[in-house]
Amino acid sequence: MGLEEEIEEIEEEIATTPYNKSTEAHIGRLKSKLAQKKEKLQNQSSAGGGQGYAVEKTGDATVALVGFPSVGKSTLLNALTNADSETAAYEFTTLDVNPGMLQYNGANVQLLDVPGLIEGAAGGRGGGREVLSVVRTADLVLFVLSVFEIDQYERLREELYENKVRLDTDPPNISIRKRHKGGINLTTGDDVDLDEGTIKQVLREYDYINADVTIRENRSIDELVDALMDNRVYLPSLVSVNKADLIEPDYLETVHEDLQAHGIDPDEAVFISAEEEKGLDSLKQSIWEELGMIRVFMDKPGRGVDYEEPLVLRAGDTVEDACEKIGGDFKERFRFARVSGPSAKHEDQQVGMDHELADEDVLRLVVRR
Ligand SMILES: Nc1nc2c(ncn2[C@@H]2O[C@H](COP(=O)(O)OP(=O)(O)OP(=O)(O)O)[C@@H](O)[C@H]2O)c(=O)[nH]1
Ligand SMILES: [Mg+2]
Repeated sequence: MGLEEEIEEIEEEIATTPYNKSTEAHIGRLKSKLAQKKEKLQNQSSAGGGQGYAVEKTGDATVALVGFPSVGKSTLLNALTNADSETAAYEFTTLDVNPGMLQYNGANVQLLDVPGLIEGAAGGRGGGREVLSVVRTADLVLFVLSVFEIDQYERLREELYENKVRLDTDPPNISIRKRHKGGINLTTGDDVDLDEGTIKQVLREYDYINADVTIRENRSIDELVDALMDNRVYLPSLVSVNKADLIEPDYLETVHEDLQAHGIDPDEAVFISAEEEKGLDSLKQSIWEELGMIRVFMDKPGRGVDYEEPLVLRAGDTVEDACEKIGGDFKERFRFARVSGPSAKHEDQQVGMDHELADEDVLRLVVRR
């Protein structure tokens, strides 16, 4: 039996086995086997061909535009950036990855316009594999939907899921320490629903015989398998609804219902017209927020605060990260810093390297001469 038939057989068994406590461990075993066999199949098929796109990542962050053919990805890229991506009224205009740079709030955000994803892309058809490998390296997935084809959303997410991209969720927090003997010593948090037997069964499928394992949060079998496969990519995503210029105002309610029916919060989707360049400011702002970017204005000795070219960092970054981004020997010569703004308790608060910065902080570094 070939690998593909084996995969089909396992999928069939999972689909027909009712999920309950008495079958849970068995399903756990099947799902582990399935993930491993799929991995093997993908590695086999990529050995022969498919070079993948070599797109150099530059700028402060990278966003992948993901959508079906003709939804307006290239038009959007051209409207947002300095790129000139070919657009046309027929499908599959973009056959390669087109990068463009978006300047916003002093940050350089690289946008990648990738060819349309089609059904079966994750399996290697239509060059989709290569496209998906580009998406995996991005910091944010920007779905581009046409206002009349909201249903494409689920298919896109499925394609990404099949290609090991997990959207809008944190990596499972599971710690495993291998031992030489003693079997599996499992510690689980109070709200973990999976049975101990199931977790151990899955661990055994991944050749953990002796190990200390801690699982604190409640996670599904699939998420447990994801954690053990160790090659899943976790990315945030954002939905833009393009061609909004083509609908009448009274059709908007239908679109909202459509969005909800496909699991999208209408308040979080950004309505745009790439062609008429409408809604682009709020799209830029949403991209900025989803990427968790922050601006820090540097107060330079003798030159005052530079509001023109902020230091662009990510939420959670500290004074130390700021020093690293500036480069040079600031970190070595660092004595302390003074911060004013949202992260400071008061004007000119004295802080150390570990102080967490916030958007629109003003930062002065005091260093040894
Ligand atoms: N009315 C309207 N038409 C648009 C809008 N955005 C794009 N279009 C049109 O839709 C067609 C397809 O646009 P493209 O930007 O080439 O679409 P794409 O997603 O890059 O397509 P592929 O490269 O084939 O994947 C073109 O005729 C565009 O002019 C929009 O906001 N409103
Ligand atoms: Mg295109």
